[in-house]
Amino acid sequence: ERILLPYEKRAEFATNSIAKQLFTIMATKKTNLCLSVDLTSSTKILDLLEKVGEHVCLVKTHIDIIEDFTNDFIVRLKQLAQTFNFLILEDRKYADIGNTVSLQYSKGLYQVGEWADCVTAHSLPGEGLLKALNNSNNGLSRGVFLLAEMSSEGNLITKDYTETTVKMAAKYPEIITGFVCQKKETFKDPGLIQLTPGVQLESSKDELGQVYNTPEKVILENGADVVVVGRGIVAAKSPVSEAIIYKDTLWRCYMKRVSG
Ligand code: 5FU
Repeated sequence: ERILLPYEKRAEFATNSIAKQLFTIMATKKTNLCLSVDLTSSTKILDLLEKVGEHVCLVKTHIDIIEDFTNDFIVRLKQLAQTFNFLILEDRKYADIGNTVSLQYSKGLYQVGEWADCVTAHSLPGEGLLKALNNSNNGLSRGVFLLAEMSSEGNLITKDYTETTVKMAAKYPEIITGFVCQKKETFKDPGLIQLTPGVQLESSKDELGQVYNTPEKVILENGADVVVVGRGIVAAKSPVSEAIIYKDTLWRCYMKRVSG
């Protein structure tokens, strides 16, 4: 069973180079925390990453919520990623025909393909979008987390949709890093990464349909490999000490899982 294997071992099964790197970073830095930096000021994001970069394996952005975006933000973000050895995931959730996704990924104001190690995408439009992302990497190592399930209440994803999504991903082993999903049964391949959002220590939901689970539940019962935390950290009184609490808690759950 994939969830019983340590990240070092999982790295050996990875067919996507970003998945391999991410497994290796987690094992080396002893953290499976992905910080979702859902802040609208680029200086606030950079200041926070300066202090928590050492505690995270992955930084998840929504680049289109930043109000003072400049190219210098990207330069500094990349520097921090290098200094602290984390990867960058742009949570763009592409969901259009392949040609449009190719343009959205490579062109426009953000040029996501230039700086994001990996991106998220919906399977809804069909595999054309995966072909597009696969062909737009310009020879760089790039990855895609495909959405197989969502954390939000009332989302329209069915069991059938999830299964078809996993089958679609199997046709693109070189570009698929893993799945955004909620359950360990969703996929079996030990070389792919389960990225699970909807985690908080304090609350069980927000006012707009987000549903939260605890670290214990998502890692030990539901099979999460990398855990996404946003407001649990960024909206805390002391984001840095909170990040350390999440990191330690998540890592303890992972250690418990792999030590059987
Ligand atoms: F695909 C998904 C999903 O199913 N649920 C999510 O919450 C993505 N997310 C993202 O994770 C969402 O867009 C936020 O950026 C983040 C969760 O933030 P929170 O503050 O921890 O609720």
